Amino acid sequence: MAAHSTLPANLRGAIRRSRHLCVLTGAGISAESGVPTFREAQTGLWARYDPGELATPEAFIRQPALVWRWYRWRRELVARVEPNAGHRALVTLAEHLPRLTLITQNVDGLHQRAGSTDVVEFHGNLFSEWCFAERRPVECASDEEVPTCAYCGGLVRPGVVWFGEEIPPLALDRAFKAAAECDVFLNVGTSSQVYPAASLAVTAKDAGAIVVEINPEPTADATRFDFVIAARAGRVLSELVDSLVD
Ligand code: BV8
Repeated sequence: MAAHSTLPANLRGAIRRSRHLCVLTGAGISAESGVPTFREAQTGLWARYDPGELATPEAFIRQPALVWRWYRWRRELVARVEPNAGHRALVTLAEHLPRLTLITQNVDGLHQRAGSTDVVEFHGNLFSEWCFAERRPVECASDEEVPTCAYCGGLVRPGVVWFGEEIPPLALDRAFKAAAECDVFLNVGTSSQVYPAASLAVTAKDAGAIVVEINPEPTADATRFDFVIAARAGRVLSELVDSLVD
């Protein structure tokens, strides 16, 4: 039996017996693929921009070309990396447990590239595009610096949710329903600073689920969690898989 030092036996047992496991991931699960976390210092050209500033509709209206340059830079960065053991472990867990709902705040699409299906993309996806005026997905044919919408001629934007914008209603509804009815909730690789995503763990706890934080660093008030596993997602989720398939 491999050592499962990061996960207490009672937690492993609760997950093994779970009817419905709900997992929320943040930038931390992609960190081991080499994708900088959201609040980590931006590298190079972007060192002088605050992501909280650029990821807003106001920034796009003011400087659409600059915002597109930022998102194209992130697309190229993500296209060069691979999903890691943490992403892959979630694919295996979904195959071995009765029900797993995967909700991600990440826009990098790495869960899908690892093989996860039916991912709830709470903040959209870096590689999709929306018509800015109508806020609906468009197939972006043009490769102009700031693409325009074939339907209305207006600007096309990256298909991600910016600060001050509502979460896509379907994603919001699915996420909070899963949090309210799961029996175990894993909060993985997120600083829990962004709402309403950070409310999902609270919803799960209020509904009686076992709530687990998986993060090498301490984050919000630890009292909201039944277990705090201070370790990296790749290691913890791989150990969880080993314990289930042993
Ligand atoms: C909304 C897409 C209402 C874009 C993102 C006060 C003022 C102004 C606004 C607000 C306010 N209070 C609340 C708000 C609302 C605001 C908000 O929460 N602001 C925060 C900053 C205070 N929220 C919103 O605006 C949301 N919308 O509220 O709408 C509304 C309702 C109806 C109608 C109209 C409006 C929308 C928020 C969505 C923003 N978009 N991303 C893009 O990516 O460009 S959020 C962005 O942050 C990313 O998606 C990211 O995923 C997300 C959360 O960050 P984390 O994933 O947690 O990443 P972070 O770097 O912070 O942390 C990484 C963690 O990983 C760390 O803890 C680290 O220790 C850990 N880690 C590192 N390595 C590992 C690891 N963990 C495990 N393993 C490892 N190896």
